[in-house]
This record gives sequence, structure tokens and C-alpha cells, in this order.
Amino acid sequence: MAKRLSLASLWLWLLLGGSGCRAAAPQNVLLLLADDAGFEMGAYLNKYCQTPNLDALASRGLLFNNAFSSVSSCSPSRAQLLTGQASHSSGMYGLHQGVHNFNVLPEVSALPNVLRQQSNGSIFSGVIGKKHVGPAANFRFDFEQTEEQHSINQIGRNITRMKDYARQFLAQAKQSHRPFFLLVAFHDPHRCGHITPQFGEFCERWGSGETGMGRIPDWQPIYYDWRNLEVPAWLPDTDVVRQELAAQYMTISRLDQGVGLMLRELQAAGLADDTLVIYTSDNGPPFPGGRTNLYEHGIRSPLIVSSPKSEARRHETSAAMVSLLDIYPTVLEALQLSPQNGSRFSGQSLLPVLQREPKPEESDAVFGSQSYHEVTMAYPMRMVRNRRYKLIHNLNYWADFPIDQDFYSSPTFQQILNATINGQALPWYRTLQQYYQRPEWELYDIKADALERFNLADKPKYKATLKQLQQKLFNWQVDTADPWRCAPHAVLQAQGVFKEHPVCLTLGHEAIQRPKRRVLTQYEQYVLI
Ligand SMILES: *[C@@H]1O[C@H](CO)[C@@H](O)[C@H](O)[C@H]1NC(C)=O
Ligand SMILES: *[C@@H]1O[C@H](CO)[C@@H](O)[C@H](O)[C@H]1NC(C)=O
Ligand SMILES: *[C@@H]1O[C@H](CO)[C@@H](O)[C@H](O)[C@H]1NC(C)=O
Ligand SMILES: *[C@@H]1O[C@H](CO)[C@@H](O)[C@H](O)[C@H]1NC(C)=O
Ligand SMILES: [Ca+2]
Repeated sequence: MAKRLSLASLWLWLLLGGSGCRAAAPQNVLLLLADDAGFEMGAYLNKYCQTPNLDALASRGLLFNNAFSSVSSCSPSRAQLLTGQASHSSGMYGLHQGVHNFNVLPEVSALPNVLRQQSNGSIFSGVIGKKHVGPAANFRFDFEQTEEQHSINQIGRNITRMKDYARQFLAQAKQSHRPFFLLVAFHDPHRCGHITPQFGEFCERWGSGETGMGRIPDWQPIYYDWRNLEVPAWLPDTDVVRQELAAQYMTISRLDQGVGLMLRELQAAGLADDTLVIYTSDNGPPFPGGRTNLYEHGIRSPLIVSSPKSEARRHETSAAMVSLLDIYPTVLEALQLSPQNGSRFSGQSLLPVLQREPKPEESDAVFGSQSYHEVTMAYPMRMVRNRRYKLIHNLNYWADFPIDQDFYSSPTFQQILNATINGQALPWYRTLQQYYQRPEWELYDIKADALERFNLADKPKYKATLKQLQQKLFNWQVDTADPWRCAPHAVLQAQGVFKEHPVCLTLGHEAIQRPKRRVLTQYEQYVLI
């Protein structure tokens, strides 16, 4: 500020909110991302899982109670955060690694590239931890320390290592006086039992200092006694599940201490007062009804947004209906870049919510789009959820819901499977058959039925609600150029003579009677390979 202000410029300064709450300099952004975490933290009223660092972050920021991922799978979710587009628009239909090999479409640009172009190279971007997206050219960060250079545990769960790289990154940002965007993507609390069972189902023993586990110097492991835990209502109430939760909580406490380390690095670098901090998770926990599902526990996301420049709503909660598609425009706004235009970007910046709670509107809704997880798991689903209802469209409803590899080998799923095969009862509100065999349309009154038990899609009373939500969902699919928008009863024609006016052409299903689904009564043969 000039030492002496003319009256006119003083007036202008006051008009622009001169108290400093709308600062001129762009804010840096630190995005802290968990892998498969849900609401296992004190701030979200979990009584058992110890997360003092996340709770402290929540008390300095705004805690969102209605945040949703648009997809419940790792790479598609990361692509949504970094491109602002639903997975069916970006092209990241499933997992990026190995045989799955999903990538965004060649023309889709992601945050690090957009930031570089829009700022003419003045913004410094970095990723530390699990990247899990590609192709590399579309996600080119200036600073990368990821599973592409390191073992995933070292770069995603060894919080001491991650801290060291964060220190390097922040020193470079500071030295070059460049605003930055840093993604710190923890691999905790992801499962690892199908790969390295010797470290525990969630790699919770790895680095604990126990015999043969090595040590992570900055981690003080917290051990949970499974006998003391409560099983949430959506999971089978068994000791097997309780033991799994104890292991998962142990890794969440490691993640929490990692979050604390990152925030202390930011403070030590003197950058905390200029940095917007966001915490969220890519998708829900790897339990039945969680990850790979568009049910509540697959997509409801923990979300904390903390800005040193917005004190208005510190230590408050928000009931705004928000999507992880909103993170992308939030990052752009914080860095003072212009939003991306076009209907494929359906997100909106969250920064205004830090000032004032938006008025709830009838039209408030979030959308979901899941197509694969592993390449063998073709089970496209589309979803719209407003404050009261959720509608899921299962496009491949004639097939059984697919199960991924690490969930399959989890004790929780194995117990469900064993009980089902042996005809034993299980204290779970679903059966495996219901879980596998889903109707084309699922409509739930979430307010009355948080566990999504009673499908209302066929109930005459809900005909109008169903129709209205179907239309809303279809409109979103059209706006965001969903290649699946005509599925499953019609074919999309969008090229050649149809280029200007794409159409859905019927497959004649209405004239064909499907045979009833055959329920297997006996499992005769198991093939072990
Ligand atoms: C961008 O940077 C280049 C090279 O530093 C410079 O020549 C050019 O004028 C800059 N463009 C803008 C719009 O700042
Ligand atoms: C974690 O990283 C630190 C620092 O690089 C190293 O000393 C330690 O051995 C690592 N821990 C494990 C379990 O590999
Ligand atoms: C989006 O549109 C606005 C208003 O027309 C414009 O100022 C802005 O530059 C556009 N952003 C991009 C990334 O094209
Ligand atoms: C399920 O059954 C298999 C084969 O009998 C057994 O090895 C496994 O321990 C069982 N798992 C659970 C969780 O009950
Ligand atoms: Ca994940």
C-alpha cells in the first residue's frame, strides 16, 4: 500500500474490501488427498479413530457434510479432481495402472498443464504420493515424486519421506517466489492385504517398528482394540469386520499424522498464511457398498476447506451440496485464473461458501458416473442425488455387480461369501444376492432410508419423482457428452449425418421378453488357478 493515499484511492480501497479479506495476491493451494478414506475422524463424530491433526484442520476451516465424489474409483476420481470433468467426459473410465490402462482422452488437459498455460509458467505445481493418472503428458507437474519413481509404500505411506519431499517443494516455491499448487496424495488408508499380507490388511504394521516392519521415524502408531469398536450400521456386525476397522483406523492415524507434518512444513516455510488447504478422499472405504459403488458410502466424501484469508466461517459446518468436481474451479479461483468454460465443467468454486452458506434450493443436486474400476468390471452406473432422493441407473443391470481383487480377498468379503455359500445367516442388512443383482433403476428416499434399503422406483406414489430425476440425470449426461447416454435400450448415433443432431435409436428391447434371472441353487465347481 502506498504511504499516502488520496481520498479517491482510499475510497476505492475500501470499496474493494480493503480490510484485506480480498487480498490481491493469489493463494497457493495445498490439496491433501486420502486413498479410500471415509468419515473415520473425530471431526465427523467417529468416537474411536484418533485424528487430532485433521480435527484441528477442521476447526480452522469449514467442514462439509454434503460432499460427494462423482465416481467411486481411484484413477477416475483423481482425474475428476485434476480435470474438472466427470469420468465419462475425461475418458478415465477406470484404473490407470497395468492391464487396466485407462487414460484421459488426448485433448483433455489437467490442472498442472492448465495452470502452466494460463499463468504463462509462473505457477509452480507438484505432486507427492500416489498419482495414478495419465497419460504423463496430460498431467505434467513441475515437481513429481510418485509411484512412478518410488515404491508406493515409500512415497504414499512413509510420512517421513513425504515430509522431506514437501520440504523440498516448498523451499523451491519460496525461493522462486511462485504461487503453487501442491497435491499430497497419501496411499493410506488403502488396503494391501492382497499384495503384502505380511504388513497387515491395510499395511498398518508397515513402518511401525515391530520386528521386521521397519520404522517410519515420524509416525507414532496408535493401536486400536477391536473389541472396543462399534461397527457402523452399513457393515456386517461381526468380529471379522471389527478387526478390519481396527487395522483401517491404525492407518488413518498414520495419514492423520502425515497431514500434521505437511501443515507444519507449510508453517515452517512461512507459507501457511497464503495457502488454501483442502482435505478430501478420492472415494469411499473398501467395504461392501463402499468403493466402486454409487451408494452413499462409495461417494460421500470427507471435505475440509481451510483458508487463512476467510475467517468468516471457521470451525463451522456446511450443508451445501457439493461435488469433488468443484475442487478444480476452486483451485483456479484461488490462484486467480479464469474458470474453464463449457458444460463439461459442471463444478463451481467453493470459495464463496467459505464466506456465506448458500440458501438450500430445490434444484441442489450432485451427479455420479461410474463405468469400470478394473478393466474386467464393466458395470456402468449413473446417478443423481438431491437433498432427499437418490436415483441410480444401472446400465448393465442384467449382469452381476462385479467385485475387485483387493476387496475380494478382504476378510469382510470372504466372510460374506463363506456365509452365503454355506447358507449361514450374517448380521448384515443386505444379502450377497441383492448386492450382486441390482434392478435397472434404484430410487431411495435418503432422508428416511439412509442405508438405501427400500427401492421406490416401482412404487406408483413415486412415479413423478422418478420421472423428474430421470430427466435431470439424462440432461446432465447430454450436457457432459456422456458416450453412454442412450444405454442400455438404445444406441447413440452421433457421427456423419447425425453429427449435428445426435439421436438415441431404439434396440427394440420393449418388444422382447427377457427370461427371468436364473438363481443358482448350488455351487458345484470352483476353479482354482
Ligand atoms: C509469457 O512468457 C514469455 C517468455 O517468458 C514472454 O515472452 C511472454 O511475453 C509472456 N506472455 C504473457 C502474456 O505474459
Ligand atoms: C521411511 O523413510 C525414512 C526416510 O527416508 C527412512 O529412514 C525409513 O527407513 C523409511 N521407513 C520404512 C519403513 O521404509
Ligand atoms: C471463460 O469465459 C469468461 C467470460 O467469457 C472469460 O473471461 C474467460 O477467459 C474464459 N475462460 C477460459 C479458460 O476460456
Ligand atoms: C472362508 O472360507 C475359507 C475356506 O473355507 C477359509 O479359508 C477362510 O478363512 C474363511 N474366511 C472367513 C473370513 O471366514
Ligand atoms: Ca482410492
